[in-house]
Amino acid sequence: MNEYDHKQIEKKWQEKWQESQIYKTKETSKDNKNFYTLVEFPYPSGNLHIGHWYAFAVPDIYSRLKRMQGYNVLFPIGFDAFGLPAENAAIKRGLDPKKWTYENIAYMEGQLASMGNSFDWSRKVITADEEYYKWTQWLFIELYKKGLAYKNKASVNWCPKDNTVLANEQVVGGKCERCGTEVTQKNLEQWFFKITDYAERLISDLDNLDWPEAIKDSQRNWIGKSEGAEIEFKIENSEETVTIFTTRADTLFGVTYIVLAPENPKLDNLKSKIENWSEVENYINEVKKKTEIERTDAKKEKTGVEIKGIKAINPATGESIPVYVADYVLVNYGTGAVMAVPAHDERDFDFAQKYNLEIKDVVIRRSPDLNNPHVEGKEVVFRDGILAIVYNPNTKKYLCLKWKRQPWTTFVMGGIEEGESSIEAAKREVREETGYKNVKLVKELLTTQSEFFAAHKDVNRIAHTRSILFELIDEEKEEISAEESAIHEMEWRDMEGIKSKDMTHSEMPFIIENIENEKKPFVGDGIMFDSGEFTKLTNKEACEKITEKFGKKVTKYKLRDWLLSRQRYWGCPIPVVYDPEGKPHIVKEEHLPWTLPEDVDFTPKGESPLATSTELKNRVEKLYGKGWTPEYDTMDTFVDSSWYFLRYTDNKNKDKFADKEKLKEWLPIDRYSGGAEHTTMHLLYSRFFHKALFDLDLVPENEPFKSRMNRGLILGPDGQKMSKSKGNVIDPDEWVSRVGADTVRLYLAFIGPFNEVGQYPWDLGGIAGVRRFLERVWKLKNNISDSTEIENILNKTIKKVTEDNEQYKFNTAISSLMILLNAMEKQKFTKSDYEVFLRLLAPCAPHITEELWSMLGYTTSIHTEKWQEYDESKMIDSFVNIVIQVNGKVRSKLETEANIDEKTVTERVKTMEDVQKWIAGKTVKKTIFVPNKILNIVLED
Ligand code: ANZ
Repeated sequence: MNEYDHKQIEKKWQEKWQESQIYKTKETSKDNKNFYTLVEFPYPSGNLHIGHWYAFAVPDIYSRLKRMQGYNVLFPIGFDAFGLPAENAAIKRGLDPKKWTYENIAYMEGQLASMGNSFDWSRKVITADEEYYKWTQWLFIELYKKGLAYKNKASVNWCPKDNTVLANEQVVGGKCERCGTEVTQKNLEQWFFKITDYAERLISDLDNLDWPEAIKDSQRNWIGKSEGAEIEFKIENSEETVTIFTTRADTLFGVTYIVLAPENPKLDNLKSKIENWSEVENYINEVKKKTEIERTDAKKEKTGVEIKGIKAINPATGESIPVYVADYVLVNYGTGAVMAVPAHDERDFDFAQKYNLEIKDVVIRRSPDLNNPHVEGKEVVFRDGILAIVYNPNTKKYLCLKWKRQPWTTFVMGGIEEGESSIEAAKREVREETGYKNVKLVKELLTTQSEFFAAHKDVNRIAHTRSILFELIDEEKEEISAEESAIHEMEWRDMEGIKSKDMTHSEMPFIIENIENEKKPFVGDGIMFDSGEFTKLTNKEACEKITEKFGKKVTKYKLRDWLLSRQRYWGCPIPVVYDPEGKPHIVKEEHLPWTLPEDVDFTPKGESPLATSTELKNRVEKLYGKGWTPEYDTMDTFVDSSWYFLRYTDNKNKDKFADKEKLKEWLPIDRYSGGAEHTTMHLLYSRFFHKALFDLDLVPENEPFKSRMNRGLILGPDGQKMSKSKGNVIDPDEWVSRVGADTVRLYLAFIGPFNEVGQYPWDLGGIAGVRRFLERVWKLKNNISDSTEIENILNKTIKKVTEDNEQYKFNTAISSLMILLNAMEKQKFTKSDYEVFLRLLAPCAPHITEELWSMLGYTTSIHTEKWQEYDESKMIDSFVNIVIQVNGKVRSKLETEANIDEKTVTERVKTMEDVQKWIAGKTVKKTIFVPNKILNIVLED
C-alpha cells in the first residue's frame, strides 16, 4: 500500500483493538503500578461535538503514554445519563426519555469509537441504569443516616421555564444556567446535603492538591471563608438584641446605624414596637421580587426603610443609633444583620449619603512626611489639629501661607482648643492667620495621621489632622496680629500652584484628590481615631482588641448547603417515603433500586411529574401500608456524577457500590481532566461526597483527585463560540471522514497548551498542515538507511516529548516531533531510529503508527511497546560555540567540536585575531574554563 488511506487504516485497527482488547485494564495485582486517568463522562445528548473530541481524544495521549511507561492504566468512560434534555424531548416530541437516552448512548458509543481512544469499555457506567442508581440511592441513605441529608423549607432559586429549583451553582448572573431564563425565589420544602459541614476541610485540603492555583482559588472564593466577629447590639428599652457579623470590628466606634436583612426573623419579634410596620412590610414584599444578584449589585442604588420606634445602642459609644431594613444585607450570610460604618464601607457610605446618616471617621490614613521624618531619640508629641483650605470662587484660587523663615508654603493650620469643634477651630485659625472673617463650610475632606519632625519645637510630632474645605463669602477682614504676620504672609494659588513642590503637607495628594472628587469612604488600613482607649493603635491591633472586649471571634463561609431535590422526572428517585403523619422515612435497603416509575405525565405543572404515577403510589402503600406516600422529587444529576469514578473501579459489583480493596488499588485518581465550568460545581460536590464517604469509612482516601487539569474551549473558524445559529459548528464526523481521526486528534493536541484554559479557533490551514505532517511520516519509511546522523536530535526529542506530554503540553511535544521529522527527511537514520519516532508519535496518532509498525513486520501492537528512554550522553551537541573572554569581557567565539579540552582551546584561541589584539604583549595569569561553554583568559595587571 503506497498511499496513506486513513479510512481503511482507522477502521481496520479499531476493529482489531476491539477484538484483541488491548486496552482492557488488567485486574490488579501487587506487582502492577496502577495509574488512573479520568475524563468527565459525557451527557448523552445524541451527537458528539468537537468539544467532546477535545475533552477525550487529547487526554488519551496521556493515558497511552502512561501505559507505554509500564503502568497498568485505568482510562474508563461512561454516560451521565439522567437530566433535563431527555425529559424535554418527552415533553416536546412525546418521546420516551429512557428510550431517547439509550438510543443516544448507542449512537455516541459508535462516534466515540471513531476517536481510536484507549478506553476500557468493559468498565462502562451509565448513571440511569438501575444497577447504578441503586447505589446512588444507597449512598444518599448513608449520608442521611449520618445527618448529612435533610429536608428544610427554604427560599430557593426557581426557574419558571424549566419549572424546577436550581442550586446556587446553577444560577449564572441571575439566570438559569441551562435555559437562560431569569431565576426567581420561591419558598419550598427541599432536600439538602450539608456540604457546609465540610467548608473548612474543602478549603484547607486544597493546599495539598497538585492542582493549578487558579482552580484552587476559584474553589476558595466560592467557599468564601471570612474571619470576623459577632457583636451584640442592644435594642433600646427592650430585652431584644441584634447580633451582627463584621470583618471590621475595629470600626465599631464609627457605627452610625445598623441594618437588618428584610427576611431577618428578628423583625417579627420587634413587630409590636415598630411604628411604621406597614411601610416596612411593603418594603419586605418588594424585595421578594428581586434576585440576590440584583440586591448585591454595587452599582444599583441602595434602598431601605428606617424602622421607626426602635433604636439600637452602639456598645462602644453608648450612643443610640437608628435601625434600618435594607436589601443589601442578605439573610443567609453572617447573621443577617450588619453594623453600618459609612466612613469605611462603600455600601454603607452610599446608603448613608442617600438617607443623610452620620459619617464618622474612625480609621485614618497614615501619611508620614518622608522629607522631614521623625528623628530618633526625640520626644513624640501627639497633636489634634485642623487644616483649613479656603477657596475663592471668584478667582478660583486657594488661600495659602508662605512661611518667612522656612522654605515652604502651607494651608492655614492649627490646633483645636477645649470645647471647640474642628470646624470652629478651623474658622478661628483662618481669622487669626489671614484676617478673613466670613467663610462657609464646603465639606470635610479627610483626617490623616501625619508624622514629622517639628524642628521649631525640637520634637517628633504625630498629628491627627482634619482637612476641611471652605469657600470665601466676602473680602471682609480683621487686623492680623504682628506675631502672626512675622511668621508668614498670605498668597493665593490656583490648583496648579497648590500642586507645586513647596506645598509640603505630607497628605497633599489625598487633599487634592478629595477636593477634586466626591468623598469616598476610606477602606484601607490605618490608625485608630476617635475610638476611646483604642485611638492611636493600628486598626489591625484594634480589631483584635475590640473583638475581645465587645464580641467574639467567628468564621463564616459563603458556601450554602447543596440543594439536591428537583421537581423533574428523568433523575434518580429520592429513596424516601412518608408515613401518614407526613414524617419522612428512608426506603428499606431491600427495596433498592427504588425504581423510577414509567406511568407518568410529563407536562410541566410546577410539581413533580412523579406525583402523577399510580404505580408509585400503589407501590408505597403495598410495601409500607395505607396512608403512606412517596417522595416525588428526584435528585440533581450532580449527585449521580459525584461518585461515578468510584464505580469504574468495580462496575459489576452487585453487593457494594465498589469493593474497598478495589478502591484502594485505584484511588486517588492520578489525573482528572475536565471543563473549567465544573470548578465550583461537580468538582466541589464530588470532593464533598468523597470526604463524607471517607468519614463513613467507605472510601480509602480523603480526596478523590490528586491532580486536575481544566481544558480550554474550541471556537469556530471565525473565532466565535460555536453555535448552530452562527453556522460555525465544526462537525467531527465530517472531518474524521475527510482527513482521518489521527489528523483531528493531532490537530486538537497541537492547537494550544491543553494545561492552560484558552480559547482556540479551529483553523483550516492548521488542520491541513497536520495532515501533511502525517503524510510525510507515511513516506518517511522509504528513507530508512543503515547508518544514522540523527542520534543527537532524536534523544533530545525523546526527552522533550516525555516531559511535555507529562505536563499536558502536547502542542510543544508535537512541534518537536515535527522538527525531528524535518531532520530525518534531510539526514540518515536507521530502522531503529524510525521505530523510536513511531513510538513517540503513537499516543497522538494511534492508527497510522500502528499501521506503519505492522508494515515493519511486527505482529504485536505498537501500543503495548515500551516508551523510549533517552540517552543523556547522546544529547551533547557535536559542535559547540565557546565564548571567549579576556579579563571577563566577551571578545570572541570559537566554534569547535564538543568536549574539547582546555589546553587545546587555549592554544587555538591565542592565534585568533580578535583575541590577539587584547592579549598581545601581556602575560596570561590564568585561564578559567567551563567545558563546551566559556574560556576566560585572565591577564596580569
Ligand atoms: C462593618 C464593616 C465596616 C464592614 C467596614 C466592612 C467594612 P466578607 O468579607 O465578604 O465576609 N456583612 C456581614 N453580613 C452581611 C450580610 N448578611 N449581607 C451583606 N453584608 C454583610 O464581608 C463581611 C462584611 O460584609 C461585614 O463587615 C459586614 O460589613 C458585611 F469598614 O461590618 B462589615
